[in-house]
Amino acid sequence: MDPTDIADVSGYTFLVNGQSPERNYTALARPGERVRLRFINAATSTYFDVRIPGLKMTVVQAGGNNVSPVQIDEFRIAVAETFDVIVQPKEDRAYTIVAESMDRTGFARATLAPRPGMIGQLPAHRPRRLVSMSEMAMNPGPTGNDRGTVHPEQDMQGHVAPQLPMEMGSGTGGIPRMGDVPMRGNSAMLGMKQQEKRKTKKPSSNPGMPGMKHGGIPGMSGVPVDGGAAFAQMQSADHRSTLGMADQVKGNSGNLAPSAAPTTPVPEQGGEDMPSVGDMGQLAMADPITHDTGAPLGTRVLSYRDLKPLKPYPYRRFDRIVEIRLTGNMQRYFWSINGRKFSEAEPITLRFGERARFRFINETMMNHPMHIHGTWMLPEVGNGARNPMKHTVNIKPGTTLDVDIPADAEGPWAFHCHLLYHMETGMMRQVNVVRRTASIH
Ligand SMILES: [Cu+2]
Repeated sequence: MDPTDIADVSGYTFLVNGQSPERNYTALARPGERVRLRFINAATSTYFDVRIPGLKMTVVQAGGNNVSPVQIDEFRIAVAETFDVIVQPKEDRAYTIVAESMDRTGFARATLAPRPGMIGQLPAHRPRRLVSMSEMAMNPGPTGNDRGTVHPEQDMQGHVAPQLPMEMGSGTGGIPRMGDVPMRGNSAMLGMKQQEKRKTKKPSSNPGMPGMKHGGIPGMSGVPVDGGAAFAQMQSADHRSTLGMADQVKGNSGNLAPSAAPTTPVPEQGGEDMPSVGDMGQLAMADPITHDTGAPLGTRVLSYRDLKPLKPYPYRRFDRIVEIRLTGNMQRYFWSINGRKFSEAEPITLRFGERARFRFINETMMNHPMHIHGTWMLPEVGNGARNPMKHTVNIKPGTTLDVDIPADAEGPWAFHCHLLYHMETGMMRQVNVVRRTASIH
């Protein structure tokens, strides 16, 4: 893997509600009106960093669950995640909703404006971050008793219930663990979809290539564009043939990172909510749930720690730990769980009523939005009884994150990475929640 392996596929045109950036999907809102925006990352394999310059967003729902309102400046949204935010435009002008793909090969955009046809400014695009050495290093994860059930497909429930160094640090539950290494995050949009084009090659292995071109992507020139100029560019873009546009986009892919690109790590976001990693004297560990989006210092970037459900799932301690190693190889392009692809793996069996703790150990340098059907996922973010309730939890590169699974629904359920090419190549399991232990062997 190389430092530019941030996304699986490049060359997309990113859409909001079916509209390309040039077509600029627009929602109408009067000044002073409170508007609820529901962001759904419907992309196949793209994370987005979302912001609305000039507006604060108040997150009120995540994954379909209401949360205590939390005001933020931007958020990263993983594939399959959803967030509802409330915004209140104050001025009689157009606001741009911009969602840059995590690998910075493009962006989706929409407009919030009092009248149709208005176009807001596009902010300068953010540089592409490179995957760091620590992220590329294999994450060994916990060892010994801390590993949990190593062969969940074979072990009976209750077979392994390791003692945990609980509440190390300051009641933050045990988020950062031995072996955690830095990462980066994930992201979505108002019904964003992608027009897919499988890459024939890995994305540019030449970071920060000079001579970026921006003719085909209005406003993505690295400098703010005023409404008039953007409109003019859009007009000319519209007159290009479809094929021309596609070529233009293709030509730009992998090329958008300015030459000043990120060789130095940018400080992690999170402000006062930064984890107690430093307290534990393990400075090399990254917080598995904050995102470095390249935002200026002082920007409030959403993390899972901010998502406190209004009606939390009843809290109790987990019964056992199930080790879920996320494994794979970018060059050979195969993805698996615990080293086995779906077609070669047995189902993971949970007993109805038990509380399993999936210990996700991401051995790869890619983000994986892990998704389960039928039950909730409660990521251990240190909020105790108010840990988030999610159906999709992002696992950052080279990090370890505990996620509790209340097995409260019988059935065979699908459990998989929501990057669809990862799922297709094998990063998937069947999870059986059963009532009779006799059937488990
Ligand atoms: Cu994946």
